[in-house]
Amino acid sequence: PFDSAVFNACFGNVFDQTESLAAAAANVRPGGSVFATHPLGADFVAELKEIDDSVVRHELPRSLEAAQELAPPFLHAYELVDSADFYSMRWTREPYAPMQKGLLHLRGPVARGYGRGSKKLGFPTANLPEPLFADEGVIQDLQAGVNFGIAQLRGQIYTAVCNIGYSPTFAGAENPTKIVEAHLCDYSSSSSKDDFYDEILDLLLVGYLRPEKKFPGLPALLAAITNDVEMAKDLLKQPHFAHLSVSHPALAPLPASTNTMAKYYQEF
Ligand code: RBF
Ligand code: MG
Repeated sequence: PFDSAVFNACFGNVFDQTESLAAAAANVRPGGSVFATHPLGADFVAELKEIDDSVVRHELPRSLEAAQELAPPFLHAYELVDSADFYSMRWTREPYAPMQKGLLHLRGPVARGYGRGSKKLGFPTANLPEPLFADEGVIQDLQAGVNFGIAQLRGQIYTAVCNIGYSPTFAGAENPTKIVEAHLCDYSSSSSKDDFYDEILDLLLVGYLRPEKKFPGLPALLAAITNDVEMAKDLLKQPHFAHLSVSHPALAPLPASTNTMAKYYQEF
């Protein structure tokens, strides 16, 4: 996905503005933007349409309301600059994509990592390898990328950012299988041996933030993870997510025999 898509000096010319906007937005990442801009302003476009509306079929939207009417549900008319000699309309995409089949609950015993030392990197992770959930077949279907949600470990709840994938940045030392790697935000480790291997971790994944990327180096990877953490914390502060807490049925105590599970909740 691109950070943004720009219709410069041509949004009046497209055959169908609604369809064009939806097609552009589909190629923009959650949190990204779509722009329609014109360096000569919206009046100029309106004049061209007057002259020949088989070439310039549409005017440019002149209000946020009009811009919202053209947009698919996940795009928001965000900012309009409509001055005499410059026009810029910006729509923004929702900052995340909800999990397609509902809230995803994963539970399993924390496995050892691959010794690249996520703790040293400043983002310790608890790992649930994909083969744990092979029967349910849910992880194979997910696009490699970063999701956010909440985690429960030792009876405590944390905001979680969760990479599902192979760590391609570590060329030659990628994960041998797809893994679910969760960083528990604000977990304060009391000792360096505090690894919670084999302890039961619950994850409730709410939405998808971005694809997994092969970064040119560690600083870029760490900057991206820092940003993921901020996004996740911000999103989970929304009143919309207030019910995601210890009281969620997925986090109720289960018999020890249900140590591993993967299940979608249609409703929160
Ligand atoms: N590894 C990558 O190679 N690319 C990524 O985009 C990526 N994103 C991550 C996002 C989060 C929130 C976390 C916790 C990890 C991510 N990783 C990514 C995995 C990272 O490489 C791994 O945690 C360390 O190598 C330690 O195993
Ligand atoms: Mg780890």
